[in-house]
Amino acid sequence: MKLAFITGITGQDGSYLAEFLLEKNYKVFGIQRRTSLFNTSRIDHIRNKITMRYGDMSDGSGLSRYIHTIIQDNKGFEVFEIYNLAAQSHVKISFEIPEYTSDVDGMGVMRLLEIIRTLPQDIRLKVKFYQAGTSELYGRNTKAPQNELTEFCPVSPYACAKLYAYHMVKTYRQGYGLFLVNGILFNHESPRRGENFVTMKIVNGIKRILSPNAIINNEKTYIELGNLYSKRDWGHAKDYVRGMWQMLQQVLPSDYVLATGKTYTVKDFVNKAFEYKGVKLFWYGEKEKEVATDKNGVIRVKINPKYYRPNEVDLLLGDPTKAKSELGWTPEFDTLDKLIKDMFN
Ligand code: NAP
Ligand code: G4F
Repeated sequence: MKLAFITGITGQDGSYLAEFLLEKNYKVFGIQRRTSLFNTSRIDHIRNKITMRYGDMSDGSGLSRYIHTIIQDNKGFEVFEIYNLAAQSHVKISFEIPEYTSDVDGMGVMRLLEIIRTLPQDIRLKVKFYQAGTSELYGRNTKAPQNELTEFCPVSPYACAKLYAYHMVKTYRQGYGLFLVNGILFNHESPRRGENFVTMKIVNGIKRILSPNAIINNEKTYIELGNLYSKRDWGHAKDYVRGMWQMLQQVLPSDYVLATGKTYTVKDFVNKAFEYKGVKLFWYGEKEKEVATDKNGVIRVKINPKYYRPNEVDLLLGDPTKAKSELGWTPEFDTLDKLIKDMFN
């Protein structure tokens, strides 16, 4: 019997990972936060196949009780994989709630590591742990492409918290001989992406402004964005959750970059997404005054400086050579066009 515990199971990656592990016959466990509205829409279709309990990364004793209960109730299990995907994952918002972000994304990881470290030895040997690390760690280091050896230079509270987590994972791996892995994942998107990340905002925005209702209801005919010139290496979440699992199937734990090896500006994404819906954009102006119109002169994109960040990460471009050669990982969604098509459909 194979067990998997996923924090962040209600999120984009968690929901795909749960589906993936169920197909591999894992018994899947997860936590959900207590929120005033239900937050399980991404996993409602598999709800009867997984075991859920309320939990929060800020509540170490609750996490500990749940992990011990899973172990108690499933004696004789073959392996227990813990995927720590829970996080306050929005970079800009981390500037507004830095303390919370540090607690959940940083200290939360330490809480899980301590729970694992203090398990009885025979159990501990069967535990494998995945930490959701991020390409945001590279931050201002624009040396590219970025791989497992590239220096980190975080520039947001989110990335600083993830850097602490990254080093705690390495520290506990080296110090206590535990099977702990950092995935250093570049941006990955999907139809399940949260609505305030730029790709989903663009896709949903285009759907909204091009729908007949927009004219009937006299709604905005354009989308508002911040920095159009940062570059991101965008892949598909389905490919990346497969990579997480592959990392835990290795004989020895190590850290891996997952990326497509291609980078595009936000503006490229905007152009391609509009093109997918048959609209060619024409750009005018500079900085805050920059706008894009369609062929009829209707404004379709405007800049709103409120979406700028105190610090920007200008260039992310990953080198997934190690994951390809050691894990045999290859992304099926290997072009931005395929990703955009999937997000629209
Ligand atoms: P996501 O959609 O924002 O999901 C985050 C998950 O964490 C959600 O299930 C959320 O619960 C949960 N969560 C947030 N705060 C929590 C808390 N205090 N206690 C317990 N759970 C909490 O993020 P994602 O895109 O799936 O990313 C998964 C992980 O990978 C995150 O750690 C993220 O930082 C990291 N990562 C993501 C990317 C990417 O491009 N997607 C790249 C690199 C690393 P609710 O559903 O209730 O909000
Ligand atoms: O979509 P984003 O918010 O993603 P960001 O900041 O790259 O972070 C994502 O990827 C990380 C991995 O590299 C993850 F660790 C993290 O959890 C998250 O999943 O922004 C992408 C770019 C930024 O440069 C931002 O300034 O798009 C730019 N942007 C321009 N206008 C915008 C907007 N971003 C958002 N969210 N909203 C805008 O209106």
